[in-house]
Amino acid sequence: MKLIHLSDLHLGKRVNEFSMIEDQKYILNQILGIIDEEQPDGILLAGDLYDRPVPSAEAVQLLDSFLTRLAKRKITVYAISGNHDSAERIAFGSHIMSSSGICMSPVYDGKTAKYCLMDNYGEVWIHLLPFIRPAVVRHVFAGEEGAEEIRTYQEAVQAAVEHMDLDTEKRNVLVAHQFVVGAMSCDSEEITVGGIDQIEGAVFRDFDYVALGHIHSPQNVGNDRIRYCGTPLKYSFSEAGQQKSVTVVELGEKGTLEVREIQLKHFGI
Ligand SMILES: [Mn+2]
Repeated sequence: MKLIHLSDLHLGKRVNEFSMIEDQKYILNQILGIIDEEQPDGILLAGDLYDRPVPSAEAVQLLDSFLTRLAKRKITVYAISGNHDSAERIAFGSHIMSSSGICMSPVYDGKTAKYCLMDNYGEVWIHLLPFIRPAVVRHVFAGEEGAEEIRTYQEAVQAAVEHMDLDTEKRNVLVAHQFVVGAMSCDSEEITVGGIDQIEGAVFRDFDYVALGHIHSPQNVGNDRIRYCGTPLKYSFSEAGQQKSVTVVELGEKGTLEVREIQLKHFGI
């Protein structure tokens, strides 16, 4: 089972008042070239599709064209909303779009959307957890024992994972957008000062691969099962020396995983 892991497109981003839309078009074309070469079974898009909750018209058009080109190739996309996105706007049309192979996370309501893929080794379940905040999770589970005590991101993600319908005999992939302890951040993520948004990687122990978004430098967290693929473009000066890439994940039989990076070339750099 081959999956391509992308995140943090931040479509519509402006850096020092300059639009990055042309760079974003260029890099998405390059990513489509990689997808054509690799022929993955699915694309994981781990949040921050847009740079703002109300994206510009040109950003919406660019995402629409990228998703349409993937749908035409019959490659299924599994996308979630990040902290920069509006969960409601990303969820718009998700039921009808999933029938065309574009699976966008619904607004979090206590259930996590999951999709099944099959290969020679059996089922692979893709779970879509949009970016969640403690207040939302506390509200969703109000009335359940312990729900009132959900105060931290750690407790929120823990509760969300505990409520997932997981068969650990099967292979499970989680797409999420949170800050896992130990990850190295740069200057463009808008993370919370003081680290209160951090969660322990141990919450993800039952997953065979966790495709993360939020942190903009590509990196494994602890081991190669928990990974940030990073942004496709450099979005702050602190990223000037970074090599941006696309992550390719191959799941063999349960317990086996191969992860590699394909470097992206930047225009004008
Ligand atoms: Mn981001």
